[in-house]
Amino acid sequence: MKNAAFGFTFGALAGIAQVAAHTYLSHVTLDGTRYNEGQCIRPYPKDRNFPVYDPSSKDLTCGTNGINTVAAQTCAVKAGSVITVEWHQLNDSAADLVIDPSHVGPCLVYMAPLSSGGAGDVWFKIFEEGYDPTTKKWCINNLIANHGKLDVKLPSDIKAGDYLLRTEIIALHEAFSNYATQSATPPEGAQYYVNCAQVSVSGGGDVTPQGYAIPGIYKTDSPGILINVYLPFGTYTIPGPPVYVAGSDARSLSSDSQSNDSGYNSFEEPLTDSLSGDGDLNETPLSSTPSSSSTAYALRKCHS
Ligand SMILES: [Cu+2]
Repeated sequence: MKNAAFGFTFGALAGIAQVAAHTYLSHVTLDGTRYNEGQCIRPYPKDRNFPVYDPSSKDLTCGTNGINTVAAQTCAVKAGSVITVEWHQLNDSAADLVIDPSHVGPCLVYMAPLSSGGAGDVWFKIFEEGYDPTTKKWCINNLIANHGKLDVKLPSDIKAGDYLLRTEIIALHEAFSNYATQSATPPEGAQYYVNCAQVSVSGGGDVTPQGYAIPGIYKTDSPGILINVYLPFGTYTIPGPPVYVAGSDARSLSSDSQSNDSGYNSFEEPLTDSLSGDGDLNETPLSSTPSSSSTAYALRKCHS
């Protein structure tokens, strides 16, 4: 018992020591060429690896003031290519954490025509990975195991042209609180780690997929946004619109993809729908703070 107690204390201290253990998009590899922040990734003016908390904020578009910065290049890539996006906490050294492992959650990638400036109903989702109940791994777990790298296939039939490529990690370690109604400092709620890159797509087809507004795609109480990951939650609902799949009807919301069934169309479903049918669980207030004696609570405190 004594060893167990010591182990817990050490873990708690380690968690507190890891302030600013967040993440940012550090590289993107397009058709074999690896680019860094500033080249075709729009630089953050400040707080580069800090999250956005408010899903109605303009910062949700490309990160804190990221929509107002410009990359030096709009980098070439072919439609249908598998690109690699790469996150890091501090830098791309072998020792880099990528992101604190407490930050479980999904990874998502969106695109919008560059000429839109990211404004309006212009964003379509091209990738999402949430939680795999078989492996019990979140996208973030897999990302850390893969040294921050994630492969994403661009749709093969989108119109050639310049696009914003928006990468996002949503960390859910404090997502048991609704950002809109909590008052903690720093705030609690889901954390959005967002960056944008500029890409010039060649080839492709003539499709302009159905677009959605960012901010606008998430609410503070959307399924997959307001969730206590420290309790059994059954199926995880990835937030946002459906993934655009090449060849599907670009103007239709309905598709065969599972993401459509669990994504955009379920915006208004009660959160309890995504939980298992256990009566006791559903009675537990989702905004309740876990006991300070729990390991989960110790792990989530990284923003002190
Ligand atoms: Cu963090």
